[in-house]
Amino acid sequence: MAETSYQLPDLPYDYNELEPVISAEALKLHHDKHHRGYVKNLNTALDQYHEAERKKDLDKMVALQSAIEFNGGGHINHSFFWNCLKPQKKGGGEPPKGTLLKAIKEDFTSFDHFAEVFSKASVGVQGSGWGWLAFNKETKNLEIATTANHGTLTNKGLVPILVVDVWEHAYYLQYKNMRPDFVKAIWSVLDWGTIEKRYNSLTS
Ligand code: MN3
Repeated sequence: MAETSYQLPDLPYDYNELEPVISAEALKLHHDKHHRGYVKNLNTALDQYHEAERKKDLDKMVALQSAIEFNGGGHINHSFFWNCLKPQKKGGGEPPKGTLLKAIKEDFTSFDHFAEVFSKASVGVQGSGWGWLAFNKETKNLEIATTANHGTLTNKGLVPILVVDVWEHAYYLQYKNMRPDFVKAIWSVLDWGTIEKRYNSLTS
């Protein structure tokens, strides 16, 4: 492997700790198979890219962009997603209390209304994608956004605060085709402490 070798990050909890919201089997499959696959394919694409760059093969470099975008976005988004979750017994699901709660109330009237709008947007993603809460550095407001496939928020000028993976592989094993049930359940394992720290680091 060349100079650019990305690694699958460890999860900040055990595979069984998000149960019953995400089963150990589903989480292991998602992390150890899906996420690992994106990391492997990213490293392969980057190696090929550097090789093409050395050979000044621009055609090949351009052709590799979509593999880098897809697998690199997959690695970025999954790494972020794992750090938005926390076992319930360790405080997962406890709603924010401080500055982030205040900002959510300002931008979405209430936490409940925010939860409703965020869930609706995430459930409504067509095909595979992600539901986001993000900070807009220009307007200083919170925004709900979605991206398709492994799209990241960076080229939308938004800084991510929270993400939920709504690809079928994130829920199909337990929830079958019922994405709304998965999105409803995920609220009880969201790590609002970490999410709020992210928000504070952007606004302080
Ligand atoms: Mn996924």
